[in-house]
Amino acid sequence: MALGGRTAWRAAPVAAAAAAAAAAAAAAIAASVLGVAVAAAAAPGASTVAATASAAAAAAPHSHPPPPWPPVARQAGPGGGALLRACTATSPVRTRKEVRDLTAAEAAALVAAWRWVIADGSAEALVRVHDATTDDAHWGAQFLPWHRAFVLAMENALRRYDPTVTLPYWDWSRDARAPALSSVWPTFLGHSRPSECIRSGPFRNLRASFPRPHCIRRGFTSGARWGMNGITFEEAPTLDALVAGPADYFSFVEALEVAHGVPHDAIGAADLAPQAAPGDMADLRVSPGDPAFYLHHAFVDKLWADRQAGGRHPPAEYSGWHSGRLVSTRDVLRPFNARVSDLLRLPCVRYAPPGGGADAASGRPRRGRHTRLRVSRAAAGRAVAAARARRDKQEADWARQAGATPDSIVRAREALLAAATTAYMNGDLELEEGGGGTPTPTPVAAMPAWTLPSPMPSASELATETPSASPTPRPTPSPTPTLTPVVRRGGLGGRGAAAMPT
Ligand SMILES: [Cu+2]
Repeated sequence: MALGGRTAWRAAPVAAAAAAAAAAAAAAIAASVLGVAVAAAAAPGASTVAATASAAAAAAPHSHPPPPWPPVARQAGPGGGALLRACTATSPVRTRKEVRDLTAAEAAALVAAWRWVIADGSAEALVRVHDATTDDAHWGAQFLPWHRAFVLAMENALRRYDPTVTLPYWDWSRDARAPALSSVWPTFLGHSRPSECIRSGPFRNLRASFPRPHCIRRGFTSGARWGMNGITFEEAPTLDALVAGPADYFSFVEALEVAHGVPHDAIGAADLAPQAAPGDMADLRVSPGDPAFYLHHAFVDKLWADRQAGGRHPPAEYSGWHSGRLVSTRDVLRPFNARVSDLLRLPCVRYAPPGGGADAASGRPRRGRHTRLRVSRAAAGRAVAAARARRDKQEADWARQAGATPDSIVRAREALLAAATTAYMNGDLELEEGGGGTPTPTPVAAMPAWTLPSPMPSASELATETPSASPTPRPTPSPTPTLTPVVRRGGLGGRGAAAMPT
């Protein structure tokens, strides 16, 4: 359990013994979700905690008989890699679609599974995983493979309840000019107002307990053109140029990590008063608590997959730095207990291109909104500079918060600027009519919505919820989580363990 004095699992900071047991239970669930064995924190009394967690799990209202497929937990050694290469026992190939391309039936199935993953604690366990391994996951070359594994873990958690479910991605470049107007808010993620709980949809009033009880909050006003204070996201031509461009992997991952920080920050904090706490998406410790996280990161992963499939770069390219050291595809990613080489291709995951459906929030086909302008090279240069200026501050703020070095921020922004310039010079980038326009709020009542199950249950309802009261038939979820201490080299043993590469 004590792996050379290191803690394989950095338990969430908890004060009380009861809270420690809850954290261990979450770790146990995370072990099940991740499909890896997770060692208990090597702290005094850890075995007691583990026993308590097992007992608690056995008694939990949402523990169920084993599913019909083989359990995926308790793989020893580098087994995490084998699981990722298989994607899991439950999985045929799944094709991730743009969220607006989901059929009503697909959306309803996704929501039903998601409600169970929230109810059984898996969703929050993943939040703790993200928090506990933040340094492994962020700011550097590992950003993409780590989050590829993480998104898959959530998807597999959903598929334990419904193996037909696939995580959708949110192509936010389609909403880059006015992301608060995107139809993803009214139709799936829910209406948002600064500092308020989610106001509508399947995640209405979604609550979390880590690191303290709160409801998931956002920092912007959905349905209002300036609901994110005019912050724009990177646009499709820029992302396309980045994906297909000549930059090496490390330049690509740095630029993409910075670009992905803008939606995080804008969704989480754009409209919050300075004295207010940021919304969940803007806080690295808790961002996966907002379902928007997974749709966002599935899109980021798609951009990497597009690049890998594009033919210009070797699919297995991987280079650069992470946490101050040169990386290798042999590096082991915690807590997945898999090597980067296991994440370069997930054989069970495909991405469907966006179906091109009209964005419901704008009420018009996406390309009808702007006028494509043929501009001189000098004018294009000015347009590039203006477009970049809008995003520079947001990107720099996010990157600093994420722990980026000034050098890496500069490199990432140079790569994004080069991509944007390429897009402009190709005449790809659409320039907005009238140079920005005026706020044009869209009445949210006019937006179509799926027929969704009833709103999320409250915490007290969850505590007493019975499967018969649920909107779906009693599901067949994961095996009862058990905390399995493992002793092995490498993997979760931390950076210094014997089998770890440099
Ligand atoms: Cu992350």
